[in-house]
Amino acid sequence: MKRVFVFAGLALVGGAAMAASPMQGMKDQAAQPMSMNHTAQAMTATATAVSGTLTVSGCWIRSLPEPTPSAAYFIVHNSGSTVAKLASAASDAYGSVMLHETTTDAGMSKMTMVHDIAVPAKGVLEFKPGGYHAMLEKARRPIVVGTSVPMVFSFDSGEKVRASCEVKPATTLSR
Ligand SMILES: [Cu+2]
Repeated sequence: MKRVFVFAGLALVGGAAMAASPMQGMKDQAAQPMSMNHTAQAMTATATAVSGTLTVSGCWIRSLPEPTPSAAYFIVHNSGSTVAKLASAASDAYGSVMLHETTTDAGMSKMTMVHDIAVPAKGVLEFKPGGYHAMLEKARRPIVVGTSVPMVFSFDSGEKVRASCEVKPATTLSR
């Protein structure tokens, strides 16, 4: 319980910081003196940072022994009417989380770091072995098969989506 609570706090702080930046360009709001109303506005901005149109389902982690990186796979659902762009992923269980894409060129498999991965409007994007994945490194605690690891996915819009990812053995090929 405690870990989940701390994690939620971090997500809110990040959301507030992101939500604040678009307001800087709005002169009429910036000109307003500090007031009680300021607090109410900040809270509203934080609440909207949690997405109502984006969800992540079926998240699982192929756990490999350190120092070999593990990978997380999941499906991003976008019920909104505009394209969503996945900017980054994070987990308190790992010191490093990067979005990668595996591609095969002339029989050679390679991974490249990717940013702003588009999830089509009214569509889904699947992260799966051999394609997009979240590379997980520098585990901060033992990652035990059968347990779940929380992850947070951040979008260009400032929206955040949380998911619980089931830890599976190294031999697992798909969910
Ligand atoms: Cu990778």
